[in-house]
Amino acid sequence: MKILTVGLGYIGLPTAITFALHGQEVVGVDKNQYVVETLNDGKVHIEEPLLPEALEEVLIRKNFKAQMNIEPADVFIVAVPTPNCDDEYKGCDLTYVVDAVKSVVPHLETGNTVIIESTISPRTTEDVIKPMIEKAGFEVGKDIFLVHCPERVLPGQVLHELIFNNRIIGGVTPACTEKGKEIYDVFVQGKLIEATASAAELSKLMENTYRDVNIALANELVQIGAKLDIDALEVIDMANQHPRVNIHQPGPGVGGHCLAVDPYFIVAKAPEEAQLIQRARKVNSQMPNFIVEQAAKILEEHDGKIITVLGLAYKGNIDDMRESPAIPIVNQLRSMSGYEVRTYDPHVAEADTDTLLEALEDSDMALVLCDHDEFKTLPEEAVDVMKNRVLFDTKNCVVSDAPFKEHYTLGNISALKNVERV
Ligand code: SAJ
Repeated sequence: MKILTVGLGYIGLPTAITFALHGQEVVGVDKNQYVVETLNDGKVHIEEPLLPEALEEVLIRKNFKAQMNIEPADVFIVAVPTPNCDDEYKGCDLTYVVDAVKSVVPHLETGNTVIIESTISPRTTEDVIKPMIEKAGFEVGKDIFLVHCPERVLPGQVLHELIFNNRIIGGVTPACTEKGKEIYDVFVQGKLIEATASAAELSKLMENTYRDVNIALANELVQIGAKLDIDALEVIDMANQHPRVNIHQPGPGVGGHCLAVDPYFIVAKAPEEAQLIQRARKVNSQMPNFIVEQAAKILEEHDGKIITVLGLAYKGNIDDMRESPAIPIVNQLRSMSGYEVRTYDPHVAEADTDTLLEALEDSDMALVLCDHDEFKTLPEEAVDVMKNRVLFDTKNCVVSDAPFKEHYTLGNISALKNVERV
């Protein structure tokens, strides 16, 4: 089968290479010439374990090539970005998806399949993509098969999850779904779940929305605990002992290009109905303000001025800063007069100090915003150079027995005046 993937990013490239590793002829298309040239030179432009080795293999087998132009194929897979619109509800910007489909349509032949993998707002495949194919004179479900097949892989484990995760195959018609199953059966060992295209779209969005709403519940619980002088982390641990309770972990906010993005795609299509989803987004996007307030209270206790922010990435052990809550927190602290704010993150180039020692020298507070492994045990010699050995660990991840004078978490920030010294 000849497969052409449009978009060679963190989903399109691993998908293209996985099809090639499983014996298909694959053409990877991207409008970025640097990406195309880099790949054909055998180098990978995104950080994903095992991808470099997989690319080398398919180049040796000569069944993968990257190029900038579309050409005829049996299957066209669209895996391009869908950012938020800059509008009231931050809905789904379909520009890249529509442009990609527009570039594919002239090459369509009877019997071809078009698959949209990009995360898109509910009803996009039916109401936007299907008419584009029909306008070219094809009957969807008979001449051309149209499927939405959302990706559900965790960055850092993509090549494994592509094969072993269950996959939703959302066809515009049952014949489209059947065709989609045939195609993904090439490498998917998980279940191929049959669905309509619209249900597949909403299911993908709900996976991340479920997570965002539950994180908001935990973040709201932290604020309730601070008011009532009750340790929210202890409450979560105890509540989760119940076999059917899974309160998520609170933190400084919600980052990434999924949870901080996808819920808005639902809200934009049903703003009156999606009240809880909107409220959860508000709780999570306001969490950085709460963290700054608490940090300022702690600093006031110690007449502190120098803050060391540990962690700029949106989550632990990755280099991605998209929508990271550390960004508004650092900006707000820097806008407050009298503070010196330093940042350190071993995974992110944008940090302004290169070593933990340099970052903590004479510092009044270590503010942990990301649960990188490097922060779980902060070395004694790094803590010793601090002026005020105060730790505010918003990810509850520091297990170090370094001699912090005070160790705040999102559980014990209540009544800062008389908090127990750890
Ligand atoms: N976070 C919390 N508390 C938690 C869990 C996460 O504050 O209990 C924060 C993280 O610190 C981070 C953000 O939420 O800032 C997102 O974290 P994440 O672990 O959800 O990671 P993502 O966004 O990289 O991956 C999610 C995953 N979706 C689900 O788990 C339902 C992944 O499986 C998806 O493939 C990915 O979105 C996606 O591409 O949609």
